[in-house]
Amino acid sequence: MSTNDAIAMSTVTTGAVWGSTKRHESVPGFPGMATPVRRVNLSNGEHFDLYDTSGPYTDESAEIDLDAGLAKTRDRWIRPAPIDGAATQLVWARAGLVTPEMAYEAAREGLPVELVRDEVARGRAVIPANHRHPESEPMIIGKAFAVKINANIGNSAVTSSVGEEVEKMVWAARWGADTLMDLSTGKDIHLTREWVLRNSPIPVGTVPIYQALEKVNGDPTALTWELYRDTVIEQCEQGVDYMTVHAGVLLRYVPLTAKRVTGIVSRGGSIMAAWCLAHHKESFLYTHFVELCEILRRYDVTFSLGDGLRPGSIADANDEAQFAELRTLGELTKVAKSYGVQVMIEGPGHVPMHKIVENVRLEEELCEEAPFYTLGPLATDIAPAYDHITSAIGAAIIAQAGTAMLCYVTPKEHLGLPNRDDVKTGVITYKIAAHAADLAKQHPRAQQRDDALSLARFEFRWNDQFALSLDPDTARSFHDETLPAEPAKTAHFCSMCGPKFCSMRISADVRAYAEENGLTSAAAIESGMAEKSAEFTRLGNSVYLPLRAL
Ligand code: IRN
Ligand code: FE2
Repeated sequence: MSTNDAIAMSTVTTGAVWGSTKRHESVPGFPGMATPVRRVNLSNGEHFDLYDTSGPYTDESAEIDLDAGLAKTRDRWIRPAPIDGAATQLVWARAGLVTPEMAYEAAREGLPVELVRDEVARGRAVIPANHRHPESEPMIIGKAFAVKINANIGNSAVTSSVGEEVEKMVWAARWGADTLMDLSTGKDIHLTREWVLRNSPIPVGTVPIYQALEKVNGDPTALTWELYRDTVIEQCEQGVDYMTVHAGVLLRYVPLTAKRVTGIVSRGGSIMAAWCLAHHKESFLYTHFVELCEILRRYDVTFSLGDGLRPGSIADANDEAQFAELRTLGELTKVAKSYGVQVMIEGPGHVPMHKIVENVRLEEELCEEAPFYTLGPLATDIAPAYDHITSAIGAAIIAQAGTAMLCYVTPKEHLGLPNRDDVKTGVITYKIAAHAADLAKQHPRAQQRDDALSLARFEFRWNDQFALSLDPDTARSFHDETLPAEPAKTAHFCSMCGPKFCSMRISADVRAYAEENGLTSAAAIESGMAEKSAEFTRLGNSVYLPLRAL
């Protein structure tokens, strides 16, 4: 790998996530193939295996050599021959073949491999896996599978270094991102991406127009198809797994944004709109789309058709500009698939809750149910600094309605470039939205984790509760802020309610009481409650007791 002075780090030390150890489960029928899990050894002697996309960044080993890069595992897998010039999961699935990538994903998600193959063949799922990114673990994105989350990293002209961006990639993977996009627009774009790709266990996406713009010193009118094409080829060769292409921003759609409150908020969209207006020509991304397909299908790079006209405010949601572009993306989806290229469709943005489901319905109708990949959407505009939350509300709703992947939003959205901690907050917040949707969709495995954690909570197995949670470090430290001592880890209360008002403890007491006294549980609850009520009165009928009373 090429290095330069900009890189201050060549190793990272991450270590295991508290309470879990990394394991690999072999995949039947594919010797040498194994899918990772993080095993939680519970204090009751049982264990629980957590879905895991973190690569080595949750291994116990102390130091990871970034300079060496990750093992090129997928190079050992046997790839079927190209079909009509396309070497993609889509054409192989259509031919009825099960690729190693499909087998891997079936094993990882605990679903039949035929489902994986059929969903990929129909274009309802994609597996973005460039042949030149052999370090990556395959990832399936589609509505029949667990909802995925994407984390964005990348520098800007004003801030950040290669080292910081690599650290964000490591952090995103460690905390559970399913895919990563490097959106660098500043210096060292190629070099940053090289370090990211060689060390990323998850698929990596980019927006090639950003690097193309850098090559013409930021002047959108100076862009040409040839320069763009060469940038795409450079990135395909490097191993980028999926690319945002804003090919639906047509010249005639630009005036539709004139009366919007926030105009065009997409970076790629605004670059292409500027080009179209300056030359008064149709977008070269649209007019050369077939040539793009011919490039991408050689590497199996997946299209992520960009929403260059997505609404950037509640006022602009679901307007004509947005849906006109979506219709064009539908047309392009069919072209891409006819060339054997895998496709997903990017979606909004800012949308109030009552207008969210319409987005999924239209996308599915117009784009043959190609996986929908949305940015939130933010359910309100009024909370800068909390937009991971405003957007997670929209994200949960849109995912329940069928969106396959959620692009995270960090607390820095609209305010500045996220740092490593913002990346973690964004990832955890979006894991929550995605998992809430998996539960609502009744994804086969989703509830097992909730049940395991709830039982641990009910049985006061505090350490198990932490270990099964999305962010054990924070859960543990919140608990320990008030009750740090070791005995508190088995205590039948926490500092929220104290020993006397713990509902879980009372409820456990009710069960014990019922057993001892041979009562039905309803009767037990009634007499248990009567007892509690007496105790409550004795303590002065106050919910908020002075501390010394506890
Ligand atoms: C996702 C859905 N809609 C947009 N996105 C993401 O936004 C996309 O995947 C990429 O990470 C980023 C592109 O932003 P612009 O160029 O559209 O602003
Ligand atoms: Fe926004």
